[in-house]
Amino acid sequence: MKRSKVIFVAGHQRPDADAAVSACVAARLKQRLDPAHRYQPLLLGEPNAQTCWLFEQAGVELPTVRPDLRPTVGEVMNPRVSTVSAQARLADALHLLQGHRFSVVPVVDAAGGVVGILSPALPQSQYLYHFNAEDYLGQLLDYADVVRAFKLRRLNRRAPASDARPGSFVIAHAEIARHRTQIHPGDVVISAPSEAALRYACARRAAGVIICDPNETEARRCCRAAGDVPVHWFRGSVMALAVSLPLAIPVRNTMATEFHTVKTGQRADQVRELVARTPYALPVLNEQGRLVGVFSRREALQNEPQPIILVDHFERTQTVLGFEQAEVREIIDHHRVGNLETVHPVRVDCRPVGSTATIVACQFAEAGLKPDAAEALLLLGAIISDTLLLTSPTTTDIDRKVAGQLARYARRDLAVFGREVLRRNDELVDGDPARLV
Ligand SMILES: [Mn+2]
Repeated sequence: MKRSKVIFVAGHQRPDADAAVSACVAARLKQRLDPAHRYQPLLLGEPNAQTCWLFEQAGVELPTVRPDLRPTVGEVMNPRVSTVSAQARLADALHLLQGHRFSVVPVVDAAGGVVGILSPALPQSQYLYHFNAEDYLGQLLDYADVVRAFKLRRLNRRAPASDARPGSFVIAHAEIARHRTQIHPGDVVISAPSEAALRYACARRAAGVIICDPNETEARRCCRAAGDVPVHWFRGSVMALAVSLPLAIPVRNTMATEFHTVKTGQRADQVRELVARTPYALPVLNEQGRLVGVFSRREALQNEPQPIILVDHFERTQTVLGFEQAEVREIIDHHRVGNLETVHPVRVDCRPVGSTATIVACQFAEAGLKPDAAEALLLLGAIISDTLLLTSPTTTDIDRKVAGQLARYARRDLAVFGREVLRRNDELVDGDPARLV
Protein backbone atom coordinates (compact mmCIF):
# COMPACT_ATOMS: atom_id res chain seq x y z
CA MET A 1 0.00 0.00 0.00
CA LYS A 2 1.23 3.48 -0.86
CA ARG A 3 2.50 5.25 2.20
CA SER A 4 0.23 8.28 1.81
CA LYS A 5 -2.75 5.93 1.91
CA VAL A 6 -1.84 5.01 5.48
CA ILE A 7 -3.04 7.53 8.04
CA PHE A 8 -1.36 7.26 11.40
CA VAL A 9 -3.33 7.96 14.57
CA ALA A 10 -0.99 8.84 17.42
CA GLY A 11 -1.28 9.85 21.06
CA HIS A 12 1.41 11.66 23.04
CA GLN A 13 4.89 10.68 24.08
CA ARG A 14 5.17 8.48 27.20
CA PRO A 15 1.70 7.15 26.40
CA ASP A 16 -0.87 6.48 29.14
CA ALA A 17 -4.03 4.38 28.78
CA ASP A 18 -6.04 7.31 27.36
CA ALA A 19 -3.43 8.04 24.66
CA ALA A 20 -3.12 4.37 23.64
CA VAL A 21 -6.85 3.62 23.72
CA SER A 22 -7.89 6.84 21.96
CA ALA A 23 -5.38 6.20 19.17
CA CYS A 24 -6.50 2.58 18.81
CA VAL A 25 -10.26 3.04 18.98
CA ALA A 26 -10.33 6.32 17.01
CA ALA A 27 -8.40 4.50 14.25
CA ARG A 28 -10.96 1.69 14.28
CA LEU A 29 -13.85 4.16 14.08
CA LYS A 30 -12.20 6.09 11.22
CA GLN A 31 -11.56 2.83 9.41
CA ARG A 32 -15.24 1.99 9.52
CA LEU A 33 -16.23 5.44 8.26
CA ASP A 34 -13.53 5.62 5.57
CA PRO A 35 -12.55 2.19 4.19
CA ALA A 36 -10.57 3.75 1.29
CA HIS A 37 -7.67 4.61 3.59
CA ARG A 38 -5.86 2.55 6.16
CA TYR A 39 -5.84 3.97 9.68
CA GLN A 40 -2.97 2.75 11.78
CA PRO A 41 -2.74 3.56 15.50
CA LEU A 42 0.72 4.29 16.93
CA LEU A 43 2.27 4.42 20.37
CA LEU A 44 5.09 6.96 20.64
CA GLY A 45 6.71 4.94 23.42
CA GLU A 46 6.40 1.71 25.38
CA PRO A 47 2.94 1.30 26.97
CA ASN A 48 2.69 1.21 30.77
CA ALA A 49 1.51 -1.82 32.77
CA GLN A 50 -2.06 -0.56 33.07
CA THR A 51 -2.33 -0.07 29.32
CA CYS A 52 -0.92 -3.53 28.58
CA TRP A 53 -3.34 -5.12 31.02
CA LEU A 54 -6.30 -3.22 29.57
CA PHE A 55 -5.58 -4.29 25.97
CA GLU A 56 -5.11 -7.86 27.19
CA GLN A 57 -8.52 -7.73 28.91
CA ALA A 58 -10.12 -6.46 25.71
CA GLY A 59 -8.29 -9.02 23.57
CA VAL A 60 -7.02 -6.23 21.30
CA GLU A 61 -3.49 -6.00 19.99
CA LEU A 62 -1.47 -3.06 21.27
CA PRO A 63 -0.62 -0.44 18.62
CA THR A 64 2.85 -0.48 17.11
CA VAL A 65 5.46 1.50 19.02
CA ARG A 66 6.92 4.13 16.74
CA PRO A 67 8.27 7.39 18.12
CA ASP A 68 9.39 8.71 14.73
CA LEU A 69 7.22 9.35 11.69
CA ARG A 70 10.01 10.08 9.27
CA PRO A 71 9.92 7.43 6.54
CA THR A 72 12.29 4.51 6.45
CA VAL A 73 14.07 3.27 3.34
CA GLY A 74 11.72 0.29 3.29
CA GLU A 75 8.68 2.56 3.18
CA VAL A 76 9.75 4.70 0.24
CA MET A 77 11.97 2.32 -1.75
CA ASN A 78 11.00 1.02 -5.16
CA PRO A 79 10.11 -2.64 -4.54
CA ARG A 80 10.20 -3.50 -8.25
CA VAL A 81 13.69 -4.68 -9.06
CA SER A 82 14.94 -7.03 -11.75
CA THR A 83 17.92 -9.20 -11.00
CA VAL A 84 20.25 -11.66 -12.70
CA SER A 85 22.34 -14.52 -11.34
CA ALA A 86 26.12 -14.57 -11.48
CA GLN A 87 25.87 -17.38 -14.05
CA ALA A 88 23.68 -15.33 -16.40
CA ARG A 89 25.09 -13.90 -19.61
CA LEU A 90 25.88 -10.25 -20.03
CA ALA A 91 23.17 -10.21 -22.71
CA ASP A 92 20.52 -10.85 -20.04
CA ALA A 93 21.74 -7.96 -17.90
CA LEU A 94 22.05 -5.64 -20.91
CA HIS A 95 18.49 -6.41 -21.84
CA LEU A 96 17.41 -5.10 -18.43
CA LEU A 97 19.80 -2.13 -18.29
CA GLN A 98 19.11 -0.81 -21.77
CA GLY A 99 15.62 -2.09 -22.40
CA HIS A 100 14.23 -0.86 -19.09
CA ARG A 101 16.65 2.03 -18.44
CA PHE A 102 17.56 0.71 -15.01
CA SER A 103 20.57 2.32 -13.39
CA VAL A 104 21.44 -0.92 -11.64
CA VAL A 105 20.90 -4.64 -12.00
CA PRO A 106 21.70 -6.45 -8.76
CA VAL A 107 23.31 -9.87 -9.10
CA VAL A 108 21.75 -12.22 -6.56
CA ASP A 109 22.58 -15.65 -5.18
CA ALA A 110 20.06 -18.42 -4.51
CA ALA A 111 19.27 -17.00 -1.05
CA GLY A 112 18.41 -13.55 -2.43
CA GLY A 113 21.64 -11.97 -1.17
CA VAL A 114 23.35 -9.45 -3.44
CA VAL A 115 26.79 -10.64 -4.60
CA GLY A 116 27.44 -7.86 -7.10
CA ILE A 117 25.90 -5.20 -9.29
CA LEU A 118 25.96 -4.20 -12.93
CA SER A 119 25.48 -0.56 -13.75
CA PRO A 120 26.19 1.58 -16.81
CA ALA A 121 27.36 4.21 -14.33
CA LEU A 122 30.37 2.14 -13.23
CA PRO A 123 33.80 2.00 -14.96
CA GLN A 124 33.37 -1.76 -15.42
CA SER A 125 30.55 -1.03 -17.80
CA GLN A 126 33.03 -0.34 -20.60
CA TYR A 127 32.70 -4.07 -21.20
CA LEU A 128 29.05 -3.53 -21.87
CA TYR A 129 29.68 -1.24 -24.77
CA HIS A 130 32.99 -1.77 -26.49
CA PHE A 131 33.59 -4.45 -29.02
CA ASN A 132 37.37 -4.72 -29.09
CA ALA A 133 37.05 -8.36 -28.18
CA GLU A 134 40.76 -9.28 -28.09
CA ASP A 135 41.24 -7.10 -25.02
CA TYR A 136 39.32 -9.39 -22.77
CA LEU A 137 38.37 -12.63 -24.49
CA GLY A 138 40.03 -15.43 -22.60
CA GLN A 139 40.04 -13.27 -19.47
CA LEU A 140 36.31 -12.70 -19.06
CA LEU A 141 35.03 -15.41 -21.32
CA ASP A 142 36.12 -18.98 -21.94
CA TYR A 143 35.38 -21.64 -24.50
CA ALA A 144 32.66 -23.30 -22.39
CA ASP A 145 30.90 -19.91 -21.84
CA VAL A 146 30.73 -19.38 -25.61
CA VAL A 147 29.48 -22.91 -26.29
CA ARG A 148 26.78 -22.49 -23.64
CA ALA A 149 25.76 -18.94 -24.57
CA PHE A 150 25.27 -19.64 -28.27
CA LYS A 151 24.18 -23.29 -27.84
CA LEU A 152 26.90 -24.36 -30.28
CA ARG A 153 26.54 -27.81 -31.83
CA ARG A 154 29.50 -30.15 -31.50
CA LEU A 155 30.41 -31.63 -34.92
CA ASN A 156 33.00 -34.26 -34.00
CA ARG A 157 31.79 -36.17 -30.96
CA ARG A 158 34.69 -38.60 -30.91
CA ALA A 159 37.33 -36.00 -30.41
CA PRO A 160 38.22 -35.61 -26.72
CA ALA A 161 36.87 -32.50 -25.05
CA SER A 162 39.63 -30.05 -24.51
CA ASP A 163 39.99 -27.39 -21.87
CA ALA A 164 40.93 -24.12 -23.38
CA ARG A 165 43.76 -22.34 -21.66
CA PRO A 166 42.69 -18.96 -20.33
CA GLY A 167 44.06 -17.52 -23.50
CA SER A 168 42.72 -15.98 -26.61
CA PHE A 169 40.09 -16.42 -29.18
CA VAL A 170 41.58 -16.19 -32.64
CA ILE A 171 39.63 -15.24 -35.70
CA ALA A 172 41.05 -17.24 -38.59
CA HIS A 173 40.66 -17.08 -42.32
CA ALA A 174 41.51 -19.25 -45.29
CA GLU A 175 45.09 -18.02 -45.59
CA ILE A 176 45.81 -18.68 -41.92
CA ALA A 177 48.63 -21.11 -42.63
CA ARG A 178 50.67 -18.26 -44.03
CA HIS A 179 50.42 -16.32 -40.78
CA ARG A 180 52.00 -18.93 -38.59
CA THR A 181 52.20 -16.87 -35.45
CA GLN A 182 48.49 -16.40 -35.13
CA ILE A 183 47.50 -19.55 -33.23
CA HIS A 184 48.95 -20.64 -29.90
CA PRO A 185 48.32 -23.94 -28.13
CA GLY A 186 45.07 -23.63 -26.16
CA ASP A 187 43.58 -20.92 -28.35
CA VAL A 188 40.03 -21.18 -29.59
CA VAL A 189 39.87 -20.61 -33.33
CA ILE A 190 36.87 -18.96 -34.93
CA SER A 191 36.83 -19.66 -38.64
CA ALA A 192 34.80 -19.86 -41.80
CA PRO A 193 34.70 -23.41 -43.24
CA SER A 194 38.33 -23.90 -44.32
CA GLU A 195 40.22 -27.19 -44.28
CA ALA A 196 43.51 -25.33 -44.29
CA ALA A 197 42.53 -23.38 -41.21
CA LEU A 198 41.37 -26.54 -39.41
CA ARG A 199 44.55 -28.47 -40.23
CA TYR A 200 46.63 -25.58 -39.00
CA ALA A 201 44.56 -25.25 -35.81
CA CYS A 202 45.09 -28.98 -35.21
CA ALA A 203 48.84 -28.71 -35.81
CA ARG A 204 49.08 -25.78 -33.40
CA ARG A 205 47.12 -27.74 -30.74
CA ALA A 206 44.24 -25.27 -30.56
CA ALA A 207 41.72 -25.98 -27.78
CA GLY A 208 38.85 -25.93 -30.24
CA VAL A 209 37.52 -24.60 -33.48
CA ILE A 210 34.21 -22.83 -34.03
CA ILE A 211 33.18 -23.07 -37.66
CA CYS A 212 30.86 -20.27 -38.66
CA ASP A 213 28.52 -20.82 -41.56
CA PRO A 214 24.78 -20.52 -42.08
CA ASN A 215 24.90 -24.03 -43.55
CA GLU A 216 25.67 -27.00 -41.27
CA THR A 217 26.56 -29.31 -44.20
CA GLU A 218 29.24 -26.89 -45.27
CA ALA A 219 30.62 -26.82 -41.75
CA ARG A 220 30.62 -30.62 -41.47
CA ARG A 221 32.35 -30.99 -44.84
CA CYS A 222 35.66 -29.69 -43.58
CA CYS A 223 35.32 -30.96 -40.03
CA ARG A 224 37.47 -34.07 -40.59
CA ALA A 225 40.52 -31.88 -41.20
CA ALA A 226 40.44 -30.94 -37.53
CA GLY A 227 41.85 -34.28 -36.34
CA ASP A 228 41.11 -34.63 -32.65
CA VAL A 229 40.54 -30.92 -31.97
CA PRO A 230 36.90 -30.33 -30.86
CA VAL A 231 34.86 -28.56 -33.52
CA HIS A 232 31.64 -26.63 -32.91
CA TRP A 233 29.30 -25.10 -35.42
CA PHE A 234 27.86 -21.57 -35.21
CA ARG A 235 24.92 -20.84 -37.49
CA GLY A 236 26.04 -17.52 -38.92
CA SER A 237 29.05 -15.61 -40.18
CA VAL A 238 32.38 -15.14 -38.43
CA MET A 239 31.50 -11.47 -38.09
CA ALA A 240 28.14 -12.23 -36.50
CA LEU A 241 29.78 -14.41 -33.85
CA ALA A 242 32.66 -12.00 -33.26
CA VAL A 243 30.47 -9.00 -32.55
CA SER A 244 28.17 -11.05 -30.31
CA LEU A 245 30.94 -12.55 -28.18
CA PRO A 246 30.83 -9.91 -25.42
CA LEU A 247 27.19 -10.79 -24.79
CA ALA A 248 28.26 -14.28 -23.75
CA ILE A 249 30.47 -13.00 -20.93
CA PRO A 250 29.17 -14.43 -17.65
CA VAL A 251 27.82 -11.76 -15.34
CA ARG A 252 30.16 -12.93 -12.55
CA ASN A 253 33.14 -11.73 -14.58
CA THR A 254 31.97 -8.16 -15.12
CA MET A 255 29.91 -7.37 -12.03
CA ALA A 256 31.22 -4.93 -9.45
CA THR A 257 31.68 -6.67 -6.12
CA GLU A 258 32.33 -3.48 -4.16
CA PHE A 259 29.12 -1.49 -3.89
CA HIS A 260 26.87 0.26 -1.42
CA THR A 261 23.59 -1.08 -0.06
CA VAL A 262 21.02 0.30 2.38
CA LYS A 263 18.73 -1.42 4.86
CA THR A 264 14.93 -1.25 5.01
CA GLY A 265 15.01 0.01 8.61
CA GLN A 266 17.30 2.98 7.94
CA ARG A 267 15.70 6.40 7.88
CA ALA A 268 15.34 7.65 4.31
CA ASP A 269 16.63 11.14 5.06
CA GLN A 270 19.76 9.69 6.64
CA VAL A 271 20.85 7.89 3.47
CA ARG A 272 20.17 10.87 1.20
CA GLU A 273 23.83 11.89 1.17
CA LEU A 274 24.93 8.38 0.17
CA VAL A 275 22.34 8.40 -2.59
CA ALA A 276 23.59 11.79 -3.83
CA ARG A 277 27.16 10.55 -4.32
CA THR A 278 26.33 7.08 -5.67
CA PRO A 279 25.79 6.92 -9.44
CA TYR A 280 23.50 3.89 -9.30
CA ALA A 281 20.29 3.04 -7.43
CA LEU A 282 21.19 1.43 -4.10
CA PRO A 283 20.06 -2.16 -3.52
CA VAL A 284 17.85 -2.36 -0.40
CA LEU A 285 18.31 -5.33 1.94
CA ASN A 286 15.87 -6.48 4.60
CA GLU A 287 16.84 -7.68 8.10
CA GLN A 288 17.72 -11.11 6.69
CA GLY A 289 20.02 -9.58 4.06
CA ARG A 290 17.68 -10.38 1.18
CA LEU A 291 17.22 -7.93 -1.67
CA VAL A 292 13.76 -6.32 -1.44
CA GLY A 293 14.02 -3.19 -3.62
CA VAL A 294 16.15 -0.30 -4.80
CA PHE A 295 16.53 3.21 -3.45
CA SER A 296 17.50 5.92 -5.92
CA ARG A 297 17.46 9.70 -6.11
CA ARG A 298 13.86 9.53 -7.16
CA GLU A 299 12.91 7.84 -3.88
CA ALA A 300 15.24 10.09 -1.87
CA LEU A 301 13.58 13.21 -3.24
CA GLN A 302 10.11 11.91 -2.66
CA ASN A 303 8.71 14.13 0.02
CA GLU A 304 5.05 13.34 0.38
CA PRO A 305 3.93 14.41 3.84
CA GLN A 306 2.65 11.63 6.08
CA PRO A 307 -0.98 12.17 7.08
CA ILE A 308 -1.59 11.88 10.81
CA ILE A 309 -4.36 12.31 13.35
CA LEU A 310 -3.25 13.46 16.81
CA VAL A 311 -5.15 12.35 19.90
CA ASP A 312 -4.93 13.27 23.59
CA HIS A 313 -2.38 16.08 23.23
CA PHE A 314 -2.12 19.62 21.93
CA GLU A 315 1.50 20.38 22.80
CA ARG A 316 4.41 20.59 20.38
CA THR A 317 6.75 18.94 22.90
CA GLN A 318 4.51 15.92 23.38
CA THR A 319 4.03 15.00 19.78
CA VAL A 320 5.69 12.64 17.35
CA LEU A 321 9.20 13.09 15.90
CA GLY A 322 8.98 14.16 12.28
CA PHE A 323 5.89 16.22 13.04
CA GLU A 324 7.25 19.05 10.81
CA GLN A 325 7.13 16.78 7.74
CA ALA A 326 3.72 15.35 8.60
CA GLU A 327 0.35 16.57 7.47
CA VAL A 328 -1.96 16.82 10.48
CA ARG A 329 -5.47 15.85 9.41
CA GLU A 330 -7.24 16.13 12.73
CA ILE A 331 -6.73 16.69 16.45
CA ILE A 332 -8.93 15.03 19.07
CA ASP A 333 -8.17 16.19 22.60
CA HIS A 334 -9.53 17.17 25.99
CA HIS A 335 -6.62 19.37 27.16
CA ARG A 336 -6.20 23.11 26.80
CA VAL A 337 -5.35 24.31 23.30
CA GLY A 338 -1.57 24.24 23.36
CA ASN A 339 1.18 25.30 21.00
CA LEU A 340 0.77 22.84 18.14
CA GLU A 341 0.93 24.66 14.84
CA THR A 342 -0.28 23.13 11.59
CA VAL A 343 0.43 24.02 7.96
CA HIS A 344 -3.08 23.44 6.69
CA PRO A 345 -6.53 24.00 8.14
CA VAL A 346 -7.34 21.06 10.34
CA ARG A 347 -10.43 19.59 11.98
CA VAL A 348 -10.12 19.98 15.73
CA ASP A 349 -12.41 18.16 18.15
CA CYS A 350 -11.54 19.53 21.59
CA ARG A 351 -14.06 19.05 24.37
CA PRO A 352 -13.70 19.91 28.06
CA VAL A 353 -14.29 16.37 29.35
CA GLY A 354 -12.35 13.95 31.53
CA SER A 355 -10.62 11.95 28.80
CA THR A 356 -10.09 11.74 25.07
CA ALA A 357 -11.71 8.31 25.23
CA THR A 358 -14.95 10.09 26.21
CA ILE A 359 -14.79 12.15 23.02
CA VAL A 360 -14.11 9.05 20.90
CA ALA A 361 -17.12 7.33 22.52
CA CYS A 362 -19.26 10.39 21.67
CA GLN A 363 -17.98 10.29 18.07
CA PHE A 364 -19.31 6.74 17.75
CA ALA A 365 -22.77 7.88 18.82
CA GLU A 366 -22.62 10.96 16.57
CA ALA A 367 -21.76 8.73 13.60
CA GLY A 368 -24.73 6.50 14.45
CA LEU A 369 -22.41 3.66 15.44
CA LYS A 370 -21.87 1.62 18.56
CA PRO A 371 -18.46 0.44 19.80
CA ASP A 372 -18.15 -3.34 20.02
CA ALA A 373 -17.54 -4.97 23.42
CA ALA A 374 -13.73 -4.82 23.11
CA GLU A 375 -13.75 -1.17 22.04
CA ALA A 376 -16.19 -0.31 24.83
CA LEU A 377 -13.95 -2.01 27.39
CA LEU A 378 -10.89 -0.12 26.14
CA LEU A 379 -12.69 3.23 26.18
CA LEU A 380 -14.12 2.56 29.61
CA GLY A 381 -10.69 1.65 30.99
CA ALA A 382 -9.18 4.83 29.55
CA ILE A 383 -11.94 7.03 31.04
CA ILE A 384 -11.47 5.38 34.45
CA SER A 385 -7.71 5.79 34.21
CA ASP A 386 -7.81 9.48 33.22
CA THR A 387 -10.59 10.47 35.70
CA LEU A 388 -9.44 8.20 38.57
CA LEU A 389 -12.78 6.38 38.38
CA LEU A 390 -14.79 9.55 37.74
CA THR A 391 -13.45 11.33 40.84
CA SER A 392 -10.95 13.82 39.35
CA PRO A 393 -11.94 17.52 39.16
CA THR A 394 -11.91 17.25 35.37
CA THR A 395 -14.75 14.69 35.40
CA THR A 396 -17.99 15.89 33.79
CA ASP A 397 -21.51 14.57 33.59
CA ILE A 398 -20.75 13.50 30.03
CA ASP A 399 -17.95 11.24 31.31
CA ARG A 400 -20.30 9.69 33.87
CA LYS A 401 -23.02 9.10 31.32
CA VAL A 402 -20.62 7.68 28.71
CA ALA A 403 -18.89 5.46 31.29
CA GLY A 404 -22.20 3.95 32.38
CA GLN A 405 -23.13 3.26 28.78
CA LEU A 406 -19.74 1.71 27.95
CA ALA A 407 -19.93 -0.54 31.03
CA ARG A 408 -23.20 -1.92 29.68
CA TYR A 409 -21.71 -2.44 26.20
CA ALA A 410 -18.70 -4.17 27.75
CA ARG A 411 -20.91 -6.12 30.20
CA ARG A 412 -18.82 -5.08 33.19
CA ASP A 413 -19.69 -3.67 36.58
CA LEU A 414 -18.37 -0.11 36.52
CA ALA A 415 -17.27 0.00 40.20
CA VAL A 416 -15.61 -3.45 40.20
CA PHE A 417 -13.87 -2.96 36.86
CA GLY A 418 -12.99 0.61 37.85
CA ARG A 419 -11.15 -0.49 41.01
CA GLU A 420 -9.33 -3.16 39.00
CA VAL A 421 -8.18 -0.59 36.42
CA LEU A 422 -6.90 1.79 39.12
CA ARG A 423 -5.13 -1.05 40.93
CA ARG A 424 -3.25 -1.76 37.68
CA ASN A 425 -1.97 1.79 37.72
CA ASP A 426 -0.38 1.33 41.09
CA GLU A 427 3.20 0.56 40.29
CA LEU A 428 3.79 -0.44 43.92
CA VAL A 429 1.40 -3.33 43.34
CA ASP A 430 2.32 -4.43 39.85
CA GLY A 431 5.56 -2.68 38.99
CA ASP A 432 8.87 -4.40 38.51
CA PRO A 433 10.58 -4.03 41.93
CA ALA A 434 13.98 -3.55 40.32
CA ARG A 435 12.63 -0.69 38.22
CA LEU A 436 10.96 0.95 41.22
CA VAL A 437 14.22 0.89 43.18
MN1 LIG B 1 -6.12 12.09 28.38
